[in-house]
Amino acid sequence: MIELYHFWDSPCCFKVRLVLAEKGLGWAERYIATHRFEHFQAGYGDLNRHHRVPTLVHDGKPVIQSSDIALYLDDTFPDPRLQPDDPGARAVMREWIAEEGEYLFPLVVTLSFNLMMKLRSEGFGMDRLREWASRHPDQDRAQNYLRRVSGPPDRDAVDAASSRFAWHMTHLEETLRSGGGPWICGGAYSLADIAVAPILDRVEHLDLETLWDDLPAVRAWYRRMKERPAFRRSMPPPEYRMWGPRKPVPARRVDPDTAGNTFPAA
Ligand SMILES: N[C@@H](CCC(=O)N[C@@H](CS)C(=O)NCC(=O)O)C(=O)O
Repeated sequence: MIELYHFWDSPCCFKVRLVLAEKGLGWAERYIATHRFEHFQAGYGDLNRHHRVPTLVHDGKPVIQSSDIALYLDDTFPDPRLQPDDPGARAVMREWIAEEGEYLFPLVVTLSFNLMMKLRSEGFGMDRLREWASRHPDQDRAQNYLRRVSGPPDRDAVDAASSRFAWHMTHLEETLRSGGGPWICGGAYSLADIAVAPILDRVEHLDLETLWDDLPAVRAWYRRMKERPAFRRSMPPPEYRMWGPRKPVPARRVDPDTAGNTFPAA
């Protein structure tokens, strides 16, 4: 049995859902509403000592770290194979999996805190966020979170992260061109595509897709990704998308008890 502890609007969780969908694997949903700090509920730390999502539990055994989960799934359920056979192509795959984890994801966290998570203070209200945070067993992380969701967006940080993100996209363009496409590893659709595309999905919902406007190979690749049925099945459903530039906070304060785990639209 496959269980997935996940948050819908999380690029790391999207990556794992996409691997599962490409392989046609069923999974039991264990939804963790991270905005309500459910990743700190009793017992979850036994599965994931970092109290982060995603966590995959396969036949009772937890696997953590989204890219490691992706590799684990590909090794365990090799049909269809999502790693190329050619050693050069495998090196490119590993390079882009690392690029996502070490560079793209941290940039997206900065952008998301400024342009999305801060809207929670409007939608749910700071009092409710403080109340959730007070139950957080790791008060360093809770206070750091409250600091980051308070106050106006840090425009300098957004600009700096955007221009660094654009720099990484120029290298993705080069990789797609030099490998001949249509995928990051050339002809082989792989875990590299699966690692990077959910990041572009987030950046698109931050209304920053202009960051690859001048990069035709990246644009065409991302369009191809979005056409994949597995991608469409794995992406965050609209109601679970966090508030952001493309999904304004409702005019009336949201009651988190009735809103449940979703981010209702206006
Ligand atoms: N390297 C980890 C990163 C996991 C991670 O940071 N997950 C985010 C969601 S994308 C999370 O759990 N955030 C909640 C928190 O940090 O409190 C992975 O790839 O799985």
